[in-house]
Amino acid sequence: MTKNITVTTVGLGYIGLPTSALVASNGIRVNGVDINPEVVETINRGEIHIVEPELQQYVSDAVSKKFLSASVEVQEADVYLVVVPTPFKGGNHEPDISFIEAATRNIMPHLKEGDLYIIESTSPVGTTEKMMNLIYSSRPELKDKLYIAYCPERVLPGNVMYELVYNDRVIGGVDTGSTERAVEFYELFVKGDLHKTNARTAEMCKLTENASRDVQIAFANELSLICDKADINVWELIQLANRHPRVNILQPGCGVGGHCIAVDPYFLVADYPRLSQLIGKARETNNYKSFWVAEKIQNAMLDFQVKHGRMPSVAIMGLAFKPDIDDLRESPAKYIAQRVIQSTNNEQMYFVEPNITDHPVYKISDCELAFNEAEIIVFLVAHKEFKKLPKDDNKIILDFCGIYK
Ligand code: SAJ
Repeated sequence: MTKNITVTTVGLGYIGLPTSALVASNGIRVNGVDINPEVVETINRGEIHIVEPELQQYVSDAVSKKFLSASVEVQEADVYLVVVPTPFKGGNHEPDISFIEAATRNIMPHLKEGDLYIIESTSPVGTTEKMMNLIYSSRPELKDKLYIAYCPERVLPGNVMYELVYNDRVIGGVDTGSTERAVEFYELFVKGDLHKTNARTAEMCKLTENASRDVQIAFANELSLICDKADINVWELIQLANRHPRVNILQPGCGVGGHCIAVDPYFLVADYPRLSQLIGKARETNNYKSFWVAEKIQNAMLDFQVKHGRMPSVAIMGLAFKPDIDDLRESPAKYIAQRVIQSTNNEQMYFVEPNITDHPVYKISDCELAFNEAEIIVFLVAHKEFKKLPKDDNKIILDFCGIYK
């Protein structure tokens, strides 16, 4: 495959836009498609609608050199990438592949012999084959004349532009010809190794990576609950256990958030409920940890009231879903803050999130001011700014993320 191809990416979000910009920066013509006209206009101006280091430069360069453009309608191309969200439907955390299906239906009329169709969206096992059947049911003349593959993204928010290039990729086609063709495409812009497999294994691999991390974090969170009861410092315990050459425990926290690790394991639980006991239990444990943290804070406030005859002032330190990012979506810290507010009655509360300046619900306070003024300090997210704060024995410190470990 040469760079003289055209690519259409459907979905210009946290993965689709960086991927489009990276492909375009390699001198390949890319048209990005998004249903949101504001997103399309923003990108066509060379600007971006999400926060990600280096992305702005990539997009403005690619747009000004005319390698990247955006539209609301799918344009004909040689390679089609589906990079849309896979949310839940119903109350039971079942994966909703309707966005993938809608993207595929929009691509279908444009397909021609020899085109490559790739899904990157996190998908339940079997989705790529389902989409293949959908395509061939309406375009039977193309049967076995297209290349169809699945290749999940693996990038960490905050380091996307680097990881898109240097992470290894797992590429699974519906047949070996498709796998080879997709590998040729990723070779145009990925420097990490490209591992070949089939579509079902590639789909399962993505779910496995995130479920594995979720289970490991659940183990750390379970230890933190046991240590709290047993009066043991969990951070010291984990550090010591990790001195064993074959033990590598992750860090407990206030729960697991984000759009991937707290979501993807449910795809396995939904499809294999009886066989995914451990994976399902890990989700429960990590969700319970956030509930437990909220209760701990409420109990500390009540203890203070019993002792002093009045409620304390409280600083909630951190609202993002993990350290040193500005992303508050699906954040356990935000959930905990909400629960605590619901049980308060005009007490002085400070909310500190150094990575944002304002928020529609929380009045964001200065880090040092909140730390100095509040009587109870609750560390929910291990932001670097918090690690610089002095130790103060006069305050009640609730450290749920190892600031003082
Ligand atoms: N967390 C802990 N303890 C830890 C590590 C993380 O409590 O020791 C918490 C974080 O605070 C956060 C959550 O887990 O709330 C998830 O954070 P993360 O940094 O583990 O992962 P994400 O969601 O930012 O990105 C993950 C990555 N997957 C893996 O590491 C297996 C990334 O490579 C994927 O591309 C991304 O999911 C995705 O898009 O699927």
